[in-house]
Amino acid sequence: MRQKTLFSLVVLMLFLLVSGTSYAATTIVYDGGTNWSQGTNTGDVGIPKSSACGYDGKMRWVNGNGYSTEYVWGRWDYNVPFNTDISLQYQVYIPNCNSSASVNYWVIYGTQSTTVSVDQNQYVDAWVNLGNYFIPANKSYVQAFIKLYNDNLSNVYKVGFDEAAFNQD
Ligand SMILES: [Ca+2]
Repeated sequence: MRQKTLFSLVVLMLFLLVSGTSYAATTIVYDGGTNWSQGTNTGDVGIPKSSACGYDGKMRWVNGNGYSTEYVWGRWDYNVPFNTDISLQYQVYIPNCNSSASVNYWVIYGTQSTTVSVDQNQYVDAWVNLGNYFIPANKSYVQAFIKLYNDNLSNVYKVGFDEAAFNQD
């Protein structure tokens, strides 16, 4: 009986170790808030706001534009420390409306970049992981941000811009 209890305790501790991935710090960047920016080269107003859904009750969205050269974009930035190595998990929040396009997030980490494809239509009120990235200290030019465009996407689909999160190990 005692052995069984001990065994159960060990199993429980192992479970907590494996499942309890916790981060030292989480920074959420809100659409429209600090470290958010948006722009356009089409001369229009950019990205309209919606209060119908969103992590904080609001979000932004535009239709895909169907072209490769005319676009609007939204960007979420993280303030990178200069003299410390950091490992960051990048996430975006996909709300339950106004997000139906299969998009490519442009992910910048340090001096490198990659793109991560996400079909926003597959997610409802969910944080979607864009990956874990290492940013070395003491580099002269480092940045961390996520950028999303509406170019080359069918205009029957909506490109949703809500919150992004940067989770530091
Ligand atoms: Ca929001």
